[in-house]
Amino acid sequence: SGLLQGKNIVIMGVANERSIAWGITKSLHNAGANLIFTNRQERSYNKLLKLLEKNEIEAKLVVNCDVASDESIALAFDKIKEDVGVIHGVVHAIAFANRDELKGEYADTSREGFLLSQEISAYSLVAVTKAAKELMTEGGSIVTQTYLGAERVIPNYNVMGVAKASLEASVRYLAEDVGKYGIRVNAISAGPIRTLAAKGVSGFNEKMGVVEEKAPLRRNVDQDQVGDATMFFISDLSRGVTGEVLHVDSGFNIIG
Ligand code: 0WD
Repeated sequence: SGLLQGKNIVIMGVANERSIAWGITKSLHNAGANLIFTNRQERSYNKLLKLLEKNEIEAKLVVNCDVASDESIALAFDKIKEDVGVIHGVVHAIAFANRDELKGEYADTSREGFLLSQEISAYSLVAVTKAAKELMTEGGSIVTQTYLGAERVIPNYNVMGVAKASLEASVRYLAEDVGKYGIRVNAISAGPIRTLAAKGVSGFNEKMGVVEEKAPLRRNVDQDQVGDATMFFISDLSRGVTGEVLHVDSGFNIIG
């Protein structure tokens, strides 16, 4: 379908073929969107170019953006403004925490590790929303990626669970701020998916096993399912929804 025909959408966080942001890329491309990519590392830049070529997807623009830097965010969105002009959506699929804090006790979290995970995983959405809203002169939709560890204690998720709680609260506050400009802000809460970021979380395989056993659908979700749900949030199909967290997790979150 061409639900996103003529829409300019920024995708942040494709590291490789397994990235959730890559599943999202395919869904948005299939809906006809023009895609703009940001990434942090040279390595993911090269991977992205190869992936785009292999899948015959033509990017409108690929620009470097390290969300740890206000200057980098400003430069990226200046470049997007210069080359593309108006944008209609942003997909934020970025998070980071030190590996050694994604195991053991949350009580052992260092001050530095706590602040780093908040900065990259939660504050980045605030900074990106501020920059993106200037380019969303025709209204828009911003979608981020969260996880159940924000709502419940999930073993080992620790400091990242607290960062995701902060991210989800930010979704609500940001939704209120930008709603008056016709911009919506929502989150997808995906079940566990094997990606580069997921490798850092201790006991990740067990989490996938529990979903297969206990979730109503008795199976894990994949990047394509998150991609289609994100497409819904980016498109006008969800025009009545903002400040929401949608679980794409085979229903796992409803089971006690
Ligand atoms: O089970 C999972 N994999 C789940 C992931 C379940 C539910 C939610 N999520 C979330 C993650 O927490 C994250 O917010 O989905 C989002 C995407 O994660 P992913 O697809 O699992 O992970 P990955 O493929 O490793 O992509 C993460 C990206 C990488 O891109 P780059 O281009 O930098 O290699 O986030 C990037 C990370 O490096 N990232 C940054 N991007 C810009 N600036 C930064 C940064 N400072 N730090 C990390």
